[in-house]
Amino acid sequence: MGTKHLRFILILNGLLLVLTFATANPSFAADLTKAALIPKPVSVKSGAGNFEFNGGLDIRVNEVNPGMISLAKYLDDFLTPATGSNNVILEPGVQKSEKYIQLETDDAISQLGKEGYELTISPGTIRLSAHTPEGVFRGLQTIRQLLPASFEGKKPIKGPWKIPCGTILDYPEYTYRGAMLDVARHFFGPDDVKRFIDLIAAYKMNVLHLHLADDQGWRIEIKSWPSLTKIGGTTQVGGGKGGFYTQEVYKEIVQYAADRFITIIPEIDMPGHTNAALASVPELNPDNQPTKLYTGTKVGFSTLQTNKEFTYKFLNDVIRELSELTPGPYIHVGGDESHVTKNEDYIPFIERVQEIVLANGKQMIGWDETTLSALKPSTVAQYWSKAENASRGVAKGVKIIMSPAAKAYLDMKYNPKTKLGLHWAGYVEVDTGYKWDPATLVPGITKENILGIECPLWSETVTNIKQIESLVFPRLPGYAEIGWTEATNRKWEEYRVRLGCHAERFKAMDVNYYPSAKVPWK
Ligand code: TNX
Repeated sequence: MGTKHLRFILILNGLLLVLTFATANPSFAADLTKAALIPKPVSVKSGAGNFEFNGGLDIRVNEVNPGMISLAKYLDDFLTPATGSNNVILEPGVQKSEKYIQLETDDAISQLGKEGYELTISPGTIRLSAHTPEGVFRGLQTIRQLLPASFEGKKPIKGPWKIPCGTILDYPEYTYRGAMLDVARHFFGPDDVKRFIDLIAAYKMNVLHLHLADDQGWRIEIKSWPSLTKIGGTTQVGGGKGGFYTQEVYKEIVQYAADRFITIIPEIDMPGHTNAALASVPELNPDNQPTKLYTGTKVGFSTLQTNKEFTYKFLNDVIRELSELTPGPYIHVGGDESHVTKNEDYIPFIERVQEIVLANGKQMIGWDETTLSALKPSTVAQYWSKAENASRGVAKGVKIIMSPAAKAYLDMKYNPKTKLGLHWAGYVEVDTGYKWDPATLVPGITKENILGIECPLWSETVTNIKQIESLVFPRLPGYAEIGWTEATNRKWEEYRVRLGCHAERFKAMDVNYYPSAKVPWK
């Protein structure tokens, strides 16, 4: 008998064990159906008893492959700091331990889709099954939320801990559930982006859209045009030093996201919002003279030269390099607020850019204005401002990402007292952000037309991760739920109570959330 044990003696930052114990967590739901899960699962049924443990666990995988092992390690990394004990990752069929968590992919449950999962909790075992590793990962987020919030604090806590028995069957309503981070107006380094990724992953989002270039900054190294970052990367709103991602660093971010089953969608906004490029590459201008770097917050004053052949050679280089850095299917080309580009120039420009994106093996996403152009069925339009633009997109046969500013913009202030953020689309309190249904918001746009939902954070007014968190939380879990949970299964009055239970999670994760008076915080 070969030794089948796959024992990962996990590097245990050891020391932790002996140290202080945080207080045991009060957030235990005695009945699985009462657990404050966000997003709310499709179905939860309670069973008898609890899965109780006090220390390390065996984590068993049904198949030994790198995907399953990395999921087991993800769970192990989550549990170890809190329990202070090693977990052991085991192959199937070996060593009958008393208590274990089994992670498995199962071809037979394809009806749950790519991200669906089934969680069966009994006194001796937690079994997490899915059709794909991605589904297992989403289910692991549910296990996190079933454990005491203090597990999120990464400090040893006192056991025993229990999860009530029962079963959860779950899968998402929409395949695209995203957040956007504007790293152009203010630059945020890779550690901030990774934290953002971890926070959105905890709520089962699967897309991070990065707004990588705008008037105030160019944030991604393009090897064929080094001046973009050498010049365009050196500033930001307010005149700070800006910054950019080298391709190496960017690849690390993409991998970090992929490990959490999150697709990065890079955006280079065009033909407007392009001053950083115009300042960096003189030939992009009509007179071959670079513009000045810009650190204000006005929009709509810059444009690429749509009638200059050079522009398209440049864009092909940018889109080619970006496509090579992007395992996901989409390249976002912006297209919003091109106020100084005439429609007769804008329309063919977007069509030609669409060809370039397709020729580089990707699908195009554009803001809703791009529906003025002839769009291929593979193209996606992102609704943010004008419903008529979105409707035109649907009439042209493209799918829509719903990001209505008045509901889903994370940079809108909560109320007139909010210090950070803007309010051109109105105030977006936590209830306003939650109480809408993508499939009924715009007459004539129904679920079949919708790829999913995205909540964008524009960064004119935010300069660091704590400020980002204060606008993102507590609204983001609501957008995650709108994307995941069927509209008929969502009620604000019930949601606000669940959200209130997440305060201790936010605190344990050190999330600087806005304690909205609309929510009964626990
Ligand atoms: C509109 S949303 C913009 C951005 C701004 C944002 C501020 C969109 C496609 N364009 O350029 O940053 O408003 O809320």
